This record gives sequence, C-alpha cells and structure tokens, in this order.
Amino acid sequence: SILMLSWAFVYGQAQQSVDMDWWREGRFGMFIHWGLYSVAAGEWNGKPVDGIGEWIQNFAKVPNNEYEKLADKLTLAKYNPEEWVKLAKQAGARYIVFTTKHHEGFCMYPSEVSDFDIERTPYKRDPLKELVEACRKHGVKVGFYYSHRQDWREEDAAVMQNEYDGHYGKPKSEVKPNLDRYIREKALPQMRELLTRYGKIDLLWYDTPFDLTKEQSRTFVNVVRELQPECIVNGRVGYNLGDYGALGDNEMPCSRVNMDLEMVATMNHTWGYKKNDQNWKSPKDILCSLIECASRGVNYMVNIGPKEDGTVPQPSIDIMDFIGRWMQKNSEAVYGTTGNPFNDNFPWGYVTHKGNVIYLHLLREPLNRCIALKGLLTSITKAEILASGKKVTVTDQSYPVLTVPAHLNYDEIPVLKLVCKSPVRFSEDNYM
Ligand code: H79
Repeated sequence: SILMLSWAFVYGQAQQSVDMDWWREGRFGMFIHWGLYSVAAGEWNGKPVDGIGEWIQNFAKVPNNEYEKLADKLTLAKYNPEEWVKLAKQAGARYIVFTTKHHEGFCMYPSEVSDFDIERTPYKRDPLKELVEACRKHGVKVGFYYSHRQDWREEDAAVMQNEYDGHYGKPKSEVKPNLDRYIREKALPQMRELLTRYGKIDLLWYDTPFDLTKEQSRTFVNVVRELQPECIVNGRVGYNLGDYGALGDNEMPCSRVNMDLEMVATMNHTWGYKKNDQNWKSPKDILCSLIECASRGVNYMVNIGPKEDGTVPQPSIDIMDFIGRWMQKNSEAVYGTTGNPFNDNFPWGYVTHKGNVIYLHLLREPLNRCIALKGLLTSITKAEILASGKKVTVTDQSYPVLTVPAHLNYDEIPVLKLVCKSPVRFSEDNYM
C-alpha cells in the first residue's frame, strides 16, 4: 500500500551490515513500555485523558515541574524482571525491547548525564541491569528503546508543534531549540551509558526521527557500531540507516515483503499503562496478527504496559499465555519461516514456508473443506495437522487439492504442514 511504502521510505530500508540471523529466525518479540506515564495511568487530576498513555504529559499539557512529581509514586514495588522474561519466553517471543527513555525524558536507569532518572523513585537499584540479567539468564535477546529525537525535558529537543506554553516554565515563543547541543551533551552520552554498562545489547530501538538531519541520524547509528558492533539498529533511527525497515505503529503490510520489517503492536489502544483502557484485542486476534506478520515475512513485536509497581495487566498475561499454548505445538510454522510464497491471499487463513515445507494456518474452515494449491511446482509427499499429526488427504490433479479433516477446532488455529519433494517454488501465474 502507499502508506506502507511511505513508512518504509521514511523509516528506512535494511542496510544489513550486521548479522540479522537471530532476528529473522525469531520473528516474534515483546515490547515493554514503562515510565512515569505508567504512574499517571491515563488520568490527570482524576480525569481520564484521551490518547496513548505515554503521551499524557503532552495531551494533558502538564508542566515539567508538575510531571516530575510522578517519580515519587513509581514504586517498582513488585518488580520482578524474571517474570516479564518468562512471560515473553513461554509465549515464544525471542526478544524483548524495553523503554530506557521515552519522549518524557525520564531514564529508567541511573544516568550520570541527567538527574531526571530512576534515582528519583523509591527504588534503590538499577531495574535495567536486572532486566538485562534476567534476559541473559533465560536466553532471550534484549533491546533498548531510546527516544533519540524527542525529549520533553530538554528545550533543545522540543518538537515545537507538540510542546505548549508553560511546558518548560516559560512561553513556547522563548524556546530556541539547539538540537545539536542536546544530541552532543545528552543523547549521545546516554547512548554511551546504555551501550557500555550492560554487557552485550542485541538491538537498539530508536523512535520518531522527525526532522533529524542525515548526519544526526548517522551519529546514532555510529555510536552503536562503535560500542556494540553486533547490535542491530532499527529503521526509525532515520534516513534508511538502520538494519531493517519499520512500519507505522500497529501497521500491518497487506502483502508479502522482501525486506526486513517489523510490526509493533499494542494489545489495547495504548503503549504505556492506562487503567481506563479496557479495550483489549482478543488473544486470538493477537495470535492472528503474529501469524499474519509471519505470512508477510515481517517480524511482530507485541507490547505490554506494566503498572507502576511492575505488575502486568491480566489481559496481557492472558494474551501471552494463549500465544504460548499455540506456539508450544506450532512454533515451527513461525520460527525461521519466510512469508507466503503464493501470489494469492486465501480466505481461510495465512501461509508461511521454509525450505521444503509449507504451513497453512487455518483461521476458518475452507469452502467444502478443500484447498487447491494452484501453481505449486513441486509435489507434496506428506500432509498433516502439525499439532496432532492427523493426516490430511491430498489428491493430485494438475495441482494438489487438500481435504482438511472435519470438525477441526478453528479457535485453536490448526496448522496444516505440507512437506514437499523439493524446495517450495510456485509458478508466477497460479491460474495456467
Ligand atoms: O512508543 C510508542 C509511541 O509513543 C511512539 N512509538 C510507539 C512505539 C510514537 N511517538 N510518536 N509517534 C509514535 C508518532 C505519533 C504521533 C502522534 Fe500525535 C501522537 C499522533 C497523535 C499523537 C504528535 C502529537 C503528533 C500529533 C499529536
């Protein structure tokens, strides 16, 4: 679509100077948004504030000297990063990306560069260090989100259409941003902290490059290359300089793509926790999105927004558990696959494949329980339901026709696994 292309251009196509294998193989990640906005939880002065929760300071026009008081109430009282990592891992997610600093400017780790950091909270340790250790312990890759262009604490990183009078304690018209100063004296020094203190970091996730110059974006790539040469950089660093492209938030491509892309998605309508957003997508919807992404050849990173004490909202846990139960039996139809090799989309669901194997993910019963695979240039040697091993009938006409068993439970999204004689190839024209 035009929208997808535009995001791909803005946010960057893959440069691939680093090894992308684990990221491509993994296909599935878990995003964590946690900051002062988690304390506000979508309300200001007792009133609900519309819009994504991590933007609440901006939407409710809260001056910095009021907003910072939230730090007292970020208790982390039940913070146990191993539980987060286990939540990701049992669902089958292979990587976690954590907000070290979002647009609000608050550092979720002790920073020497700014005192607007975790040391203002009652928590007296470094939660970032503890999260990284938990990820390593459980073999989950770890990524850092860092808002490199927007930092609402800094006059020099103002995004003028968004800031408002009183934000910095003076009129907006008196703010003369010097973005280079912010980058030199805050953002890059903080990047150095993040990239030198925590051992190996697998992914750096920048956001909203907006009006950065190409040189400025390049410095954010370079600091990663210098300090962590194996670390993947996401596309939102700007100017096609990342290792993979990006879609918009919650944006799904509508056909297979032949570049490295990642969809980031919310489970409700916010990234940061909002107590008044109970508009959750269903577990099946989220699982379908993961599968749809895989069928487009795209990674899927789904977000959780923990509360200020570190607990994860129950609907998010339920969603991750639901995905985990499916992945336990069907993960080979996701990991290491590439997208739908057919020219078609299908009314019954999605297709992934790798090597000699095709996976048909069945969201609903095919018409007459029949699936015709027109244009397949190899023959099928084995066809079964992946989770149960139940055999599926294949009749060869000029193309294979499968008859799926009666009474499959489509709420469980059964996967039909087709082993072929040779690597899967399709005719350019399925209808000849
Ligand atoms: O961290 C999540 C979002 O907070 C962040 N990206 C994901 C992963 C993000 N920040 N900005 N954007 C995405 C672009 C969206 C900007 C908008 Fe707006 C916020 C559109 C409406 C609200 C800024 C303020 C532009 C118009 C009003």
